[in-house]
Amino acid sequence: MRTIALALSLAALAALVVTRSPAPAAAQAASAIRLENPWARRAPAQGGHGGANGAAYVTIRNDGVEGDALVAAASDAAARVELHETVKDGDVMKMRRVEAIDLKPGESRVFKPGGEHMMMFDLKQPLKEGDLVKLTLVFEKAGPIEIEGTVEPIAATGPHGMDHQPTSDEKMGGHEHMQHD
Ligand SMILES: [Cu+2]
Repeated sequence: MRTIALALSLAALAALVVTRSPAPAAAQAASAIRLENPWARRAPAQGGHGGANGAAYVTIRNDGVEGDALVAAASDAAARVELHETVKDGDVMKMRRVEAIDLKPGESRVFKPGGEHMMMFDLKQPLKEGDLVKLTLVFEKAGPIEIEGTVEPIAATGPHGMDHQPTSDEKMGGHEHMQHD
């Protein structure tokens, strides 16, 4: 069953790439996208996406001279992955699905809790802190790019004990961005 589901989702991804990316410039643009600090956590129960779902975050930088767009994502840890944004509806924060996330030349997009994220539906096994989770991000021009993110605690707001998702200008490993009381 899983094999069939995976094959189907891969076929769907391939179809997406083909329909949205007719240009042969893909290979040239492949190195223009930089993915940094990927991580994931189990989704909090509130907000409508609780239970066996997860959320994944990453910093995406487009170093190319052309625009690109994130058009799909997949993970071997989840039945399906959607691109989500968070919008304020009155006093309530709501997540909603987006078809694509555009990346202008030189733009850096910081996915984070309360903002853009990849929603992992129907986790195949619980996300355990310290585990690595594989994600495939599919770009309109750069094509699919695989990354591995660390699993952080459910209350985490950033990767590796950081309190926020770093921008691509920030370096990991230092303590200057950590907050101590
Ligand atoms: Cu979501």
